[in-house]
Amino acid sequence: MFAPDYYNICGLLSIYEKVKAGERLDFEDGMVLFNCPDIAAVGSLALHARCRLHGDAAFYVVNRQINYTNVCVNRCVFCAFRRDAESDDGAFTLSVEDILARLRACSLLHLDELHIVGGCHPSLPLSWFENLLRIVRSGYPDLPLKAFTPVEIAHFARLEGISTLQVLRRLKAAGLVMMPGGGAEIFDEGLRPQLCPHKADAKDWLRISGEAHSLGIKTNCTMLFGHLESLEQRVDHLCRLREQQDRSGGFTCFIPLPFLSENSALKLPEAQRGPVHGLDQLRTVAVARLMLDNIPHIKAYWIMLGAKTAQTALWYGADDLDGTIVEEHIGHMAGADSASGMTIRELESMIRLSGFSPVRRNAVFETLESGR
Ligand code: V47
Repeated sequence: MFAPDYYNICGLLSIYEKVKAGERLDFEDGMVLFNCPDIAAVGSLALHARCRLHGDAAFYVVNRQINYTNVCVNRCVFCAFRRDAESDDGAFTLSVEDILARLRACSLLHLDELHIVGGCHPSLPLSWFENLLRIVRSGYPDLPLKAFTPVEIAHFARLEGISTLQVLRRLKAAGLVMMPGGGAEIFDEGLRPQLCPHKADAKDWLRISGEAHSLGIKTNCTMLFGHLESLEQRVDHLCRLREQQDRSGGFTCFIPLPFLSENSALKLPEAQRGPVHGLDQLRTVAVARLMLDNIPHIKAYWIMLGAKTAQTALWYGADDLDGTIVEEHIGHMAGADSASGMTIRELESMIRLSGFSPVRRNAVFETLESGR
């Protein structure tokens, strides 16, 4: 961190003192951090908080993503990935055999995470997903299965006419160990219905995450930013995640997702068009690190941020880069210009060139080996 005088000049002295003492920041502090013109000062505080938790470690995972379908009943306005029906141009739904073929094709990678998410398909029953998890688990007993956002869980429950807790119990019995954090978008009740009126609302998203935690299933959490939301709505979103974490404790990682506008039906006001700019992305990573004092990891998801911003984000509070990925559709259908996958060597060198030490982890953030 810089000398206290420096933070005094930027109007960050009281936040500096709280961060130094490890005290919780409040909503107003979050707003001050978003509005402070000196992004280096904000970043230095986040770096301090990040290094206190993780030293110079930067984590990555050898993983593969599977997007099993993009057919989705939710019709979220921002989403360029979804198709409304199987017959629409560009719609796809993989079979279990398609998924197994994708897994076999990367057997040399020795995956430590299989990340499975998709649209809320109108007719795939819960038994299809239980069967998928069981078949994968029997072929790959040591591969941690990270699958289904709280939004998909809500959808399965609605389709089956059972509770979300029952859905989670059944999926856990089939091999689910971890859940990704998608679908949180932005919680604000005024804005959420404009973006995703048919999807699980903020209360349900948080409740389902809490239910997963109560069953011992760790989950991640996200925020989609850089669209119509205000800075107040971002800070409010972070505060709600922190409150849920106080209650249920099972969030492992927070992932800020910058809105990518290509092929999206969400049209931003003229002044806001174009990609969320890099400094806003870095600042959002930093504010998240500082506000989310009870969530251990902040992920710089290189698919959506791009590799260079993700690398820089390690200096702004992020400690994780996600992983090898192999194949990704949600960001790429929205115009992400990142590669579709990275090698272990590329991830490690990205981390080393940023001045951090690569640490390989699995889906639940257990350290596997260290490249130090
Ligand atoms: O829920 C959709 C977002 C999410 C766009 O938990 C968009 O480890 C930007 O949650 N521009 C899915 N973002 C991705 C996700 C995720 C990714 C990697 C790791 C983890 C994890 C979670 O992507 C969606 C939505 O919030 N999204 N459309 C878009 N146009």
